[in-house]
Amino acid sequence: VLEKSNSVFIRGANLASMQDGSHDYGILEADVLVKGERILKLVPRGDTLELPANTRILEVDGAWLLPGLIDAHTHLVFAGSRAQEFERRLLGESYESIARSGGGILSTVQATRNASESQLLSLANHRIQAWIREGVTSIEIKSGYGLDLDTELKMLRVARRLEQENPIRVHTSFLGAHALPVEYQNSADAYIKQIIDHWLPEAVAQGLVDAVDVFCERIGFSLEQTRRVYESAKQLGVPVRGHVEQLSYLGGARLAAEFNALSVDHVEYLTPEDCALLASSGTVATLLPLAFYHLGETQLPPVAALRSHQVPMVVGSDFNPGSAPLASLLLALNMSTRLFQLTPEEALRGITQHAAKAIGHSELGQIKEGAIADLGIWNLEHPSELAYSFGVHSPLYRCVKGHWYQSGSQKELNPL
Ligand code: DI6
Ligand code: FE
Repeated sequence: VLEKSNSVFIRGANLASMQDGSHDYGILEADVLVKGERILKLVPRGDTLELPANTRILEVDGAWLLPGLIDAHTHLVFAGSRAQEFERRLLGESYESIARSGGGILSTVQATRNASESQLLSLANHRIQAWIREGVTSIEIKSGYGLDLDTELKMLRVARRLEQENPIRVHTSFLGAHALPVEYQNSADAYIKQIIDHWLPEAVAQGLVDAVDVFCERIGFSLEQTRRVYESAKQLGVPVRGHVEQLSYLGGARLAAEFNALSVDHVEYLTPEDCALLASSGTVATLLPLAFYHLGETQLPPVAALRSHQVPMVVGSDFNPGSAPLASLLLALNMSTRLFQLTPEEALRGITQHAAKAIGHSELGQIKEGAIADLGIWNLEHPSELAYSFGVHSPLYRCVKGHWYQSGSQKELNPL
């Protein structure tokens, strides 16, 4: 029996390769041979290549081929809604004071604990379609609305199931240290001890944890507590990231750099001096303009300093029910340019090449030989359009894990 070929040759596309070290979107004039999950060959326009038998040829004259998009920061799995808190905020209460009065994250925790695993899965399955429609091929999803072992594991299992049931890769982060649950009021150290002695090792042993995250903040956990979680992650061999310097400066970014964190996220209060530390530890900075916008913040992240220290900037949605109930990475892309002054190219790197670093998966996010062929083919005049206008973009084709899909559909293109 002849094995069916799984090669695809993309002919006539403009390539925004977003390769490391490239300029101007890494634009190349080449056709692309994909075999299974990998980019096998970039063939300079005009050169000829003998194609493997049964290669499907995708003629996409003049369309743009981009790396599959990556949302490196979401809290996609949760139950309940915080729309009534939004009303309170518009009448003048602050996000912090609502959190301190038992609302905020803790109200989502209550709803998430009460939801069954299948309810959580069906809510998340519905939401994730918005990412898939926008051409997102990898998404990071955090726990952190359980704050007890069972519910944290439940959230992480749902995240894994989303990957099995949808054409998208899912990277998980364990965020048990997101807020202090009511059971541990006034004993944050005991809570952290529980996490590092029991919950985190258990979640890691079950294969549910790709990274460990901590909310290091006045309304989250202290620098010292964050350090203990990072030490435990290090012992378990799991990379760390952090929600740091979002609402105030605590020094979380410095600490994260000390642990060679994959990324530091939010970072509105990050100092220019700390940018140098991030650069030397290889830690990327994840900017989350939708949360900044939705909370009506005014403190801008130090984009000029990040740029001058060459800290790669990532753009994420931070999708969550409190500070960013906006299910669109492309909206985050647009807002990162208008609110944070990223150029369209920087913004696009932030959801491709640089976002891959934030999830610790450097074979994603670039079009080059040998890289993973998660891709999108877009009807654009130029890749800068993706950040420039909003509401009109969706890919003509997506490729994830070697499977090809047309426009918004979940159905795979007919195999040869
Ligand atoms: N920072 C955030 O933006 C989210 N978590 C965090 O630590 C918000 C989570 C929420 O309000 O539910
Ligand atoms: Fe977040």
